[in-house]
Amino acid sequence: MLSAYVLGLLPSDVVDAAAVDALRVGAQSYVSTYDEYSVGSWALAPLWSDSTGDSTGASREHNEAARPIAAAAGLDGINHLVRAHFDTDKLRTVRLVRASHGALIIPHIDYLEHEYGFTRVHVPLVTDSAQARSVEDNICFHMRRGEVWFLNARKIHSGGVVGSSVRIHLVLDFDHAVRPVDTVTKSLSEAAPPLLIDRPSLPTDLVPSYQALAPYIDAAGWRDLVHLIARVHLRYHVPAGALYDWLEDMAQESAQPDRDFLEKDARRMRRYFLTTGPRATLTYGAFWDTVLADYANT
Ligand code: YCP
Ligand code: CO
Repeated sequence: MLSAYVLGLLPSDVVDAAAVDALRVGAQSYVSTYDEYSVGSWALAPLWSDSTGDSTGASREHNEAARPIAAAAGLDGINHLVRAHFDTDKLRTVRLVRASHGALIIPHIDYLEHEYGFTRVHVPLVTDSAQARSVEDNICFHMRRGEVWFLNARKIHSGGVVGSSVRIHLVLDFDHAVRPVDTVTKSLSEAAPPLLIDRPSLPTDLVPSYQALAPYIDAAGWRDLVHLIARVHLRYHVPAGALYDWLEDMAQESAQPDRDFLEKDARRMRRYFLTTGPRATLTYGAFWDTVLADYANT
């Protein structure tokens, strides 16, 4: 059962105006804060934050009503959509997330670094029902333009595009105590039943053929392999979390001298994205630096 669900549909004129804005947001507004999660061209642009004006887009718990930061000045369509339909007192951040060129966010669980987390709502502004998809555990679905979705970010999830389309979602984080239905302040029109996507079954030779590369994968090529394998669940009927099993298997089959590094990195990724989270786990870059420092000391 999908635990994400649709709260309703926004008026199309409101969505149209916000979509025009979303396409106007330039590269300078997108930040690298969550590059650790990107597989290809996936990025987020912070638009509303607390009174510190924090423009990093980093997810942070606070108790203030969110307000537009400089990057949101002039985005009247987006700002109106938010103000006219959502409870801005309980709103903590507004961000755009964009995926293009076959990019996705790596399977992960959110709020691991937080005490409470958030009630998270997505509104797709620019999307394509044939190419834009989200996965929660082993369920693949499409969030239609203008639908207001509650996302259960405590499940293993991912999202992106499988082709050349651009997908831009408005993501609103509310205080964790707010029920999803209470994030909206105006009644929405009824949405169609959720659009589930039936992915074809995994070709039996796909993962083994990647696995066959393993003996030749050293630390330098590992990242590319991770990104290749991270895309598999978006196309084929396998759970988003299977990625971390495959990575552990492949790391074990790598040839020396980097096998130990890869095995540790596969375990690090599972911890970073699924269990102990970013606050307690090194990033890929920091992990790499630590290992190199260890080599230097031996
Ligand atoms: C968050 N989690 O919870 C981030 C957004 C991906 C990981 C990007 O805000
Ligand atoms: Co997430």
